[in-house]
Amino acid sequence: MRKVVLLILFAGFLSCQKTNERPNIVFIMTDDHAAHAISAYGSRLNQTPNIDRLAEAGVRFNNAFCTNAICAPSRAVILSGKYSHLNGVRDNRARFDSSQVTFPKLLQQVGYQTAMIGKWHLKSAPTGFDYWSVLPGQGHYYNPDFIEMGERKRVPGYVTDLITDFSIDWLEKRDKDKPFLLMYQHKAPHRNWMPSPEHLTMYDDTEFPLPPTFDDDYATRSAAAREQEMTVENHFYDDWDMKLNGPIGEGNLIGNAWGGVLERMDEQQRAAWQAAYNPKNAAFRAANLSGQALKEWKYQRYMQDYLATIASVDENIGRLLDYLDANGLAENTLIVYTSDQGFFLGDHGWFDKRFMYEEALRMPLIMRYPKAIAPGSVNEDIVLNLDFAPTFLDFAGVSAPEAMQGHSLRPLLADGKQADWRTSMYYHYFEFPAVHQVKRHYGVRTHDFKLIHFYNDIDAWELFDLRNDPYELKNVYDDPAYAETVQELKAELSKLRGQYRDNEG
Ligand code: SGN
Ligand code: CA
Repeated sequence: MRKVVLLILFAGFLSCQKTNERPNIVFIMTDDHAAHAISAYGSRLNQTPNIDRLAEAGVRFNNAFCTNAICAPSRAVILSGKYSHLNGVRDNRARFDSSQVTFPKLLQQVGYQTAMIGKWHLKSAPTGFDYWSVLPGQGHYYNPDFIEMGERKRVPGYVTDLITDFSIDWLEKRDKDKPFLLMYQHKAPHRNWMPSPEHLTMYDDTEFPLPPTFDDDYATRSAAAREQEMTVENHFYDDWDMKLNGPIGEGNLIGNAWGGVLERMDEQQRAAWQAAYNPKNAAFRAANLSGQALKEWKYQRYMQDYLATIASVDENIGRLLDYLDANGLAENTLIVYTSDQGFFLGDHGWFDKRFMYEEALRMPLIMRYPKAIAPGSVNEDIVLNLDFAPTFLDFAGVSAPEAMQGHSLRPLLADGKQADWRTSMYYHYFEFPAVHQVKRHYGVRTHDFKLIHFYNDIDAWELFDLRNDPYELKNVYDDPAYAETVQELKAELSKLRGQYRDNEG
């Protein structure tokens, strides 16, 4: 009898422990890493074995979207759990009001140790962190400056390795009796895609397949698709993007930026760089390409460099995961892999993001937490960067403030499907006129359709039937067969705009 009572007491203690258990959170975010450059998402381009490790042991979200596909805005949405027009960061020019409520602040208040390491890009200094060391602005790939708790210094090395070193150092030094939040945020694979010394030639012999929409002529689309400035064909800078570099100081663009990045390297790094690029550049010049062949060459160079920076990200994530394993942190840590938005990898003939089209809208999103997530699971619900803050708060046992507009993803993890989950999402992009000249637009996406309204210096609509046209090549807005769908989606769009209190545009 006594034994039974003890057993019951013990079981009660265990379940109590379980509900009180607060996981550590490692939030891994890269900059501009498209889901279609991750092997767990079926990439035709590259292998990412360490990101895949997370997917194999956790959940992969197939319909994770951002609400505004550009850097600072996405980061502000993630921190605040609010749309851009409410958190104030509509575009990259805005400054994040760091006095507002963010999930790191709320975690800090309930005893989490918090750290923010790597790309920040919100102009104001990070708040809500016990420790922070961030890149100023976009940061540099080689020998970057970091602002560590307000103090700026240049650190020798390659940015992706350094962000990982600093993250592991912080984990090592933290108070091991408290749960932690680590925001481990890479600069890579942001433009201008400078690979580490180890990866300078890794894709030299690879011929990447062209995306199916590489030669999109935008025939049925609005002027917005035609008038952007982000084509592989015409908008790469020869030295900055294509690394067709002459001696420092020669033909430099964007305020001598290319000269700047080369000057930043030490002699050894620069020598490795020149040894890798000079022969391939000489071969390129000798081939004297033009027209389609030149466009395809640019795509290959772009992919070689973009994917080589991702190779460093993947290896470094492996290093961090190994650290967590070796230190008994794998079981009790929620690990998230994501990127601030997607990216065009030659899709529609483009690089960059901004548009509500699939490749930019879609975020990779993978979560591993052995205690709550079944290994190898896949989720098809429409989830948003807006949901991250409520999710992390939920796992930490904190109720999300009313003002946060997203929803915790936790119920989706438990038993697959939550009956009343959203079936549409709202998007709004503001940064125009600006680099790449993507016009302002807002829109709604459901599982089957996407309706976009471009406004400001234009008034144009696009409708895509994603079931029959997953690459969004055919705008069917004016097709009478879709008249009813247009009506329904316009009603949905205005409902969402009301619900999220957005009356801009
Ligand atoms: C820089 C890039 C652009 C990019 C923006 C925003 N040009 O201006 O290509 O769209 O950042 O990127 S660069 O030549 O300076 O690299 S974001 O990820 O920060 O939103
Ligand atoms: Ca970005």
